Amino acid sequence: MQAISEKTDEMKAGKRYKLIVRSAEEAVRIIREKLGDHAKVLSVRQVGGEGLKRFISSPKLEVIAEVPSPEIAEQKISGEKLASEDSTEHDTSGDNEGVKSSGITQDATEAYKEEKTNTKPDSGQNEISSFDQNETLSLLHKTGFDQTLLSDIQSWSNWNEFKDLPLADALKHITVGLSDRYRSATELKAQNKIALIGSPGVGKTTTLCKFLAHEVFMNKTCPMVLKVESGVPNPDDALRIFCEVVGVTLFRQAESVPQVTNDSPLYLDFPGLSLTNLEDWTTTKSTLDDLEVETRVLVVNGAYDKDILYKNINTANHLGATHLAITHFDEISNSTKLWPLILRSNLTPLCICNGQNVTGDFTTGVLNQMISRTFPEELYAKGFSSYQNL
Ligand SMILES: Nc1nc2c(ncn2[C@@H]2O[C@H](COP(=O)(O)OP(=O)(O)OP(=O)(O)O)[C@@H](O)[C@H]2O)c(=O)[nH]1
Ligand SMILES: [Mg+2]
Repeated sequence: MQAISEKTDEMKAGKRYKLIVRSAEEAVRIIREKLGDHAKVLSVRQVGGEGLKRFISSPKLEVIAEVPSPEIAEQKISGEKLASEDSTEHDTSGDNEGVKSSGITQDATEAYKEEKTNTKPDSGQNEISSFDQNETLSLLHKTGFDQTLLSDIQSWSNWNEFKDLPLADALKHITVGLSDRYRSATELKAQNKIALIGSPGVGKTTTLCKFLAHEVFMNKTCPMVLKVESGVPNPDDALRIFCEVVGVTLFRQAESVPQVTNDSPLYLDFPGLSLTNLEDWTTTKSTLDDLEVETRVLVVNGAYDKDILYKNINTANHLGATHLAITHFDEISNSTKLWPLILRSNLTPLCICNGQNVTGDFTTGVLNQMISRTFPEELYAKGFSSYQNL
């Protein structure tokens, strides 16, 4: 990487540049001035600490932009940091793979309970011995694969056809089976009013900020934010500063919000709703109805215990949740416990959050992310690669 403040004479087509700024407005201005009108933003990350709270102390954004045309621009970089970036830089924030819904109308908690009952009588004992009878299951079980998912796989109609195949082939069938089930669900498209709802501290506001950055930098829209109190205090210092930095207006009164359009979507930040207080969820439903919010995203912390996750989904059904956002994906060893949850809830998976960085660590490519974290690393190390080409 070149020295940041060096004078860069050539802005080569296809080359990437890194820029550290304090606001979206500054980023747009510098990109226009230095890289030209056609430069494309590839990723935006927060620098200097993680999490919204730490963002307050030093709000800085790292923007990676690409010059798409062969035009050469005279560059005189002063003050701002601009450096050429290795084109192998990887970032998931630009990943826009369409989201899919599980679309399975079966009540998540009921299904989970049913399954628990089915596997419970002789508890772990039976499961383990049945997994041990099959080489693939036994290996997956030992490497930390979720037991519920293993039981599900055994109930697939084609299980007998692939259960005794060599490991690589069996895993390929599992990958195809999971992907097909994911894709077969009806996708509910997100509308232009999007509410982030969930239990306290699960990452609602952080996820909202990630969406804002995505809207501003990737989709080039002008989102707005409405901070809703609905009887529960909802402190907003960090959100307010983040909105200032990315140039988004934060409203506190629904009446003040101007016309919401696809180019100017509205994100609604709610206080945490306790699972023990159903009344808060009912009040929130009325608020969402009054504000005509169709897209109601349940935010869950993926690292939570399965029972809590199912309880969240079930409770959120009472307020008409439509989509699912999973946070703290970085804190789980693999994605397998989330598969049954995704496939059985009737919520469309909207995004996965991979960390505290409010402008990064986020993808809407839920299927890809789930698949890539399904099988343990050790299996890749064993030279198992055929299913990756699916
Ligand atoms: N590791 C990790 N931390 C996260 C993720 N998402 C959010 N966090 C952290 O979780 C904590 C809570 O995040 P918030 O966005 O404030 O959560 P919230 O749901 O808005 O909280 P309340 O409004 O108080 O209910 C913060 O420290 C975040 O930095 C994630 O995907 N991974
Ligand atoms: Mg919050």
